[in-house]
Amino acid sequence: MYGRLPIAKMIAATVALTAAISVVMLSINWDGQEASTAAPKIDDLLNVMIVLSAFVFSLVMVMLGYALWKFKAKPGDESDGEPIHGNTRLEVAWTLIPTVIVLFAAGYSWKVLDEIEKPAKDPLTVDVFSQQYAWSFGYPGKGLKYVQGELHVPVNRQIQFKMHSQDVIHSFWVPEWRIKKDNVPGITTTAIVTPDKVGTYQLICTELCGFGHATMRAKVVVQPEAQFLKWAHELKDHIPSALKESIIRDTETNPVESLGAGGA
Ligand SMILES: [Cu+2]
Repeated sequence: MYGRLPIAKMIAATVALTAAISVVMLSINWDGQEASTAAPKIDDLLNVMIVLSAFVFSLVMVMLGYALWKFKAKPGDESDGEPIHGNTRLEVAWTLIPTVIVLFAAGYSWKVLDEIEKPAKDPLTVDVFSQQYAWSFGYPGKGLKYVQGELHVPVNRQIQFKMHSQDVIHSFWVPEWRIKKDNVPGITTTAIVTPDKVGTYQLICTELCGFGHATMRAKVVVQPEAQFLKWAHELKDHIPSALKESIIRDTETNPVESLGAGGA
C-alpha cells in the first residue's frame, strides 16, 4: 500500500534521539544533595525512568516526523486519504512495548521501595506532630520528650517517623532524604529514613494545608549519635497531653507496633 517502511533507519534515529535527550537530561542534578541511604537508590530509579521516557518520546517523534514527511499531500491534492482497516503487527507492537516498559518500571520500583523501607534491627522512633502551620516532635524517654520546630536525629541510624496530624492533611518532606509522606488526621502514617550525612536541612510541608502552608517548615539537624543523645537528654518539655491523646487515638484506628520506650 505504502511500500516498506525504512525500519532500520527509524530504529537508528530513535536510538540516536534517545541518547541525545538522555545525555542532556541526565547531566542535570534534579534532586540536589543526597543525604540518606535511600537517596541514591531513588535517584537511580529516576534516571532509569528518564531514559525510558526519552525512548518512548523519541520513538513517537521519529514515527510522527516520518509520517508528516512521507505522506504529505501534494499541492492541489484535495482527495480523501485511503481508508485503513487496521494493522495487526503495529497494534501488537504498540501494546507489547508499553506493557513491557510498565511491568519493568513496576518491578524495579517495587524492589527499590522494598529496600528503602526494610526495617533495621535498632531503629529510633520519633513522633511527628503536624498542625496548621507548625511541626513538633516527640522522642522516646521518660514521659516522651518534646520539642517544637526543630528535628534532631542521629546519623547512620534508621529513624521510624510516626506521623500524626492535628487538623488537615500535611506532608513530611526533607528533600535531601528524598522521603515524602502524608500526615493524615485520624491515622498514624510511617516514614522510614536512614540519614547518612551530618548537616542541617529543612523539613518542608508539601501538602497545601491552608493560608500559612508556605511557611510550614522546621529545621532538621543530623548529628553524630553522641551529640544527639546529649541534645535529647537535655530536652525539658514533655509531650502536651492533647498530642499524647492524638498518638493513642491515631494508633487505635491504625495500630502501629511501638510508641517508643516510655510511651503512653
Ligand atoms: Cu502544609
